Amino acid sequence: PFLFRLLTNDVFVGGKTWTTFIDDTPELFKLVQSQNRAQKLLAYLGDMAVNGSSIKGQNGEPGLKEEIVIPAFQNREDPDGPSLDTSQSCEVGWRNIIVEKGPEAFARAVREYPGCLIMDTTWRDAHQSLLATRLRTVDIVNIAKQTSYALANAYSLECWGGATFDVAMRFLYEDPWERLRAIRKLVPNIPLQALVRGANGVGYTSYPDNAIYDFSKRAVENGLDIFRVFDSLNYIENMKLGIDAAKKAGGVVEAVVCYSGDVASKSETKYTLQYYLDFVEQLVSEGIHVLGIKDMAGLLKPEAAKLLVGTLREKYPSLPIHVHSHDTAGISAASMLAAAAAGADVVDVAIDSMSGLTSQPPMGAVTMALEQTGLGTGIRYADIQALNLYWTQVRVLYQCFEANVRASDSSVFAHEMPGGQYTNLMFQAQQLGLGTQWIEIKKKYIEANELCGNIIKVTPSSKVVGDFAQWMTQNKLSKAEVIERADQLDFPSSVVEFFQGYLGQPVGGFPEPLRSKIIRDKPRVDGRPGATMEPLDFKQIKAELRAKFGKHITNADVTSYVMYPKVFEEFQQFLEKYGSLSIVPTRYFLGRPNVGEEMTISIEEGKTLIIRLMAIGPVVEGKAQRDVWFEVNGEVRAVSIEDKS
Ligand code: 3PY
Ligand code: ZN
Repeated sequence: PFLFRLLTNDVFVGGKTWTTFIDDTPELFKLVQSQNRAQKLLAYLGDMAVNGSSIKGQNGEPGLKEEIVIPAFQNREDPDGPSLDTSQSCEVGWRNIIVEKGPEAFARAVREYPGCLIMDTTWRDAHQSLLATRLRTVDIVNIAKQTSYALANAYSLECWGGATFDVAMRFLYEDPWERLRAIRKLVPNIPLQALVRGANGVGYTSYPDNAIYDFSKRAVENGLDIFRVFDSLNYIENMKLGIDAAKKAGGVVEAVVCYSGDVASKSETKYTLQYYLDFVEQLVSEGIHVLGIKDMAGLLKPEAAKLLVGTLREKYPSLPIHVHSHDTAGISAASMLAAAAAGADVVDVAIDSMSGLTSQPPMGAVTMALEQTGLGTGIRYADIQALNLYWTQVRVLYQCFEANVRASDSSVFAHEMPGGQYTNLMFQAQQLGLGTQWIEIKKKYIEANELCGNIIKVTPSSKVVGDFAQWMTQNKLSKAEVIERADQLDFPSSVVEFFQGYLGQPVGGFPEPLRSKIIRDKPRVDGRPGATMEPLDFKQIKAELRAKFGKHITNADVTSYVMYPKVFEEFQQFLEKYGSLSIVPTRYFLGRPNVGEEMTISIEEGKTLIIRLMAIGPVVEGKAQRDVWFEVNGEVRAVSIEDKS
């Protein structure tokens, strides 16, 4: 009937151009679009039915087959009364100060707050550290309005940047910009925060300067408030660029010193208190709004937190200090309490069921403990419990991405692997099936770091050390052997590039003669890598992308392409085939449907499809193909699917 309507439509038959046709009959065009979307969705579901999930890193099925229950939130006025009405988002929160008075006023207000604020990392670092960054937009969006109430007094929600940008496109086939916009719409009151790798943007390498300015500008346009800017080597020249880009974009600049070693240890010779004070002084002279202390591996013990935060507090009485850690060793809640007592304004936590181990310390424990010390966070116990009910279910849903880190590990004080990398490398070691592999990798990671000159280790420099360690393990090389045979060995490319200077300059410089032996006659960069790169022509890139993929390509898409050209192209090909699936429920996106199963899926606002998988046909004669039959809102439809088995 649809095709019939299309053919007998007056305008079409009248021979007008296609564009006039669209303009004159918007309803019909919308219908075409949504029929297309439905057909593309069936292609995806059909493929799932025949071949199962092909999402990389997935191990088994999602753990929850039923719909996630949205908990009720306590009534503000009357705790025993009807539950909180969350049909509209909350409008009270710290973001209003940013919007009305700007970043400086926001920083002052944060500093004046009598308690200690929290940043919730659940939507970024927590799942990056525990679930291979695989959390999907739909599972954030479904709890976003409720969160706008529960965490109304939070300093920020970390929801973007870090590995999320890459993984969204590469493995989840989602647009990271769409995610940011969706969250912004539903959470107008709480500042949204991203982790950005300074001159590396959200990528793993250096980019021309204008790529970083462009990225920062687009981020603010799409709803971002706070940039946590770091450099993976604490290289000040890279930091200056990231800080300037965030500032010019109009964002709150939270510049970060990455924490390494042990500031409170008598045997620390490199990352000493003096080292941190000097580096922070350089950051402060760049005119930052907030100082971040980023303990990406979870090395900051309570006494060290007290010393570092206390000293900085005294030196910079009006500078807000925000502390970030990971719980790999099991000490981070204590460290956050010590940091708060020493004068930190904000500490990072994750909702209980997404906390601990390689993630952040638990929101419930930290906020309740802070409450008792007189440094209240303004977050209610009952709200944390309700939020946690939701995330407990989500955690089960995503069990197919669990890395199976089961216990604390204080060996992190020696190997210093960042939280996200720890889970990754451990998972890979487990996949190889050798019980000793993981112990070996940790040992080699320590040696690889020493070979690099005991560097700051966080993406992308941590990847260099990780690649180096895996390569040493595979090739059964000791540190001494690497030094001895450095001029003949075939090093991993990330290691060679690090020694060439493509990430920037490490603290204390490169070890010689190892550097020269590794890079041989390859070029070396001795300043800021981006400074010598040709600026990009965004207009031209956009035109090329439009020619290739169509008119829908936006400026934000250009930015995605600049950071990840190949990943972006593959993502566009996925969209052409299956459409945008970011709001398809996760149990259908990752799980194989059963014959007879009925799925309720909304493909756009106000458009819900009831889809039932009716049958999977036999392999078609002579072809590796099957017909899959669905019932969609009562109508029978078939899709032809390649059988990959
Ligand atoms: C990232 O850059 O992805 C990080 O999480 C660093 O801690
Ligand atoms: Zn982190």
